[in-house]
Amino acid sequence: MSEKPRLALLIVDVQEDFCPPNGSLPVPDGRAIIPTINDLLSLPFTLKLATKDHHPQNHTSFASNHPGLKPFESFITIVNPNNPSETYESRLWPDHCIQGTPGNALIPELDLPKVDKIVLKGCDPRVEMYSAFKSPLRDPPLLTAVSELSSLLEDHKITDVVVVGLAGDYCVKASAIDSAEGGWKTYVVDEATRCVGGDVAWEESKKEFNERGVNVVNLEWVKKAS
Ligand code: VGL
Ligand code: ZN
Repeated sequence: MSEKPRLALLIVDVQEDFCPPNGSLPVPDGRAIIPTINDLLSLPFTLKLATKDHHPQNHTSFASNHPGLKPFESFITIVNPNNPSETYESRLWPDHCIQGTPGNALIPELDLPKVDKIVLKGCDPRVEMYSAFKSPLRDPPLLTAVSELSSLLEDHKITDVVVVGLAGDYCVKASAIDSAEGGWKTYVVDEATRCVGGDVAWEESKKEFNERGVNVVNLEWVKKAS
């Protein structure tokens, strides 16, 4: 017998630094998703979570910490501190979402009192962490770059995760793929995300979702499902 689904809403990184007009890494049209996210927040999800990219000033993803390298165009090799043979390539960014700065704040137009809990990510200065679950390091996983997200979803017996926020081609994508891989039925709401790379990047991301078991839906679909 199939149990009744228990849905979580995961609002990824809807922070000042990712939004025009004042963000340091503004996602084009980023603020446009807020009304849809507030509509979603009024639906009866079992659990409503928001994540924050929460970097220390010395975070390795900032080009400013790598003299001579430039944001957007430069990449670095990130090494697993617990296993130097495990590495991954990662893009460099302008300084963003630094702990204690205005750019780190969630957008105040969001209906934040409806959010049950805020999950912090990207706190370990040594590694990039797009996914709200964990850094890509596996062998062994770096525990300072594993969030409490999996435990929260497990504790609340969540079966389905609806992902929205910024940016569709980075943290939303990585979080949704990890969610599907973790065994949750996973949905991304088309009109509730925007990409650093604009519409072209969104089309590419949707192909990847299709391959990785993530469903792309719209707000009307979520209203019926919740
Ligand atoms: C993100 C780039 C750098 C995101 C975070 O939230 O998508 N993108 N850090
Ligand atoms: Zn970041």
